[in-house]
Amino acid sequence: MAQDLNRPASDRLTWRGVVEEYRSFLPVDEKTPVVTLGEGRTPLIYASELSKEKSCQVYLKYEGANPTGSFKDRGMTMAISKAAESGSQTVVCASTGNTSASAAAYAAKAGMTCAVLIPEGYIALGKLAQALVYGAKVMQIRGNFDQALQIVRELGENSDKVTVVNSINPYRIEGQKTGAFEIVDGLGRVPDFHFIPVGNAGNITAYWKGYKEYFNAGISSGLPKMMGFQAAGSAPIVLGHVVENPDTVATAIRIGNPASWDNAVAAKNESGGLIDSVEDSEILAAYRFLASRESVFCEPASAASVAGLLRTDIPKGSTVVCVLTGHGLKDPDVAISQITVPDAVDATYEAISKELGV
Ligand code: AN7
Repeated sequence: MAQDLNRPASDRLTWRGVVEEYRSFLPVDEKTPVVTLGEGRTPLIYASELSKEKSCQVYLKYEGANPTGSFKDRGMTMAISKAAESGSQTVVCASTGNTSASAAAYAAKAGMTCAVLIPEGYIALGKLAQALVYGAKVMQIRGNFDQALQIVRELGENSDKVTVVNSINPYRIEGQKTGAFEIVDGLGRVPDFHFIPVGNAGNITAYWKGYKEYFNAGISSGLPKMMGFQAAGSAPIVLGHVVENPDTVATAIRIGNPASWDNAVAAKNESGGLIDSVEDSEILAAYRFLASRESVFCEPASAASVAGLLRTDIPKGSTVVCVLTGHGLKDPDVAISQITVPDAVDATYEAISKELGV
């Protein structure tokens, strides 16, 4: 019997990626060629220091542990699998960085061409490096994310040769909702509060959809309040109008006109939650707190969820999940800006013991 080189020789893989693991909740069938890098099953870390601080049980859903270092992989395995099913050869996206890295990786896995539009000067170094090394065609535009997304929308409307893999592609939302399933599976219950950063608002839309589907299927017996946080300089949903020139240290969520705006508001309203903003200073304080006190290194945008938790009054004893959407190594420039790089020391035992004071 000929060996199918597209499949592993062993069927004993314990985790097969989110599409196989949650197949019955996803729009796939036997004709769908599943393109996976084994995404999902990310750590749900008990945050002892935050729990003390808030007198709650706080957990961190660490999405930086996905194959390309962000939550985008959950949606991308679906979007690229469906693009492959439809025979698409080329995918395109606009991105503040993580979508481009993820699209580049999954497209390469599927043997597709990937083109990405990114805002010049406002994408973290790790993400740019990833997209290039995975082999995407990277176009830096002299404009911001919102302008890039507008161009990508037009490309999608005018050409049947390219598939858009931004979260306006509904399969992205389908894949990303598996984050909610994992939280409920992991906790054995629904959290009371779900804190999440909001940029283009696809992820808050996806989590809310996931929580509702588990509830409607009778797997869970409640729903969390959805607590979304934008960066103050890029907070269109909070302000109630488009922000023409969004600005924040958290470049991942430097978005002034979110594609899933209405869905984010619906998630907030239906769940009795909140969409608020956090200052860059609060984002960076939460970022340092997470690394130094919880030993969890995330990127600045991710820390917006915890910055939101720190500034929000919630009942003592609540069960809280904060989603940390991307890995800290994505943005080395911000990391370096937050610390002092130590001077070099002589390569001698004496110099080192003096330095250590031992
Ligand atoms: C780390 O990569 O929009 O509200 O183009 O990278 O679903 O947009 C990234 C968004 C939060 C916001 N945290 O999620 C992109 C992009 C991180 C992110 C968000 C992003 P959405």
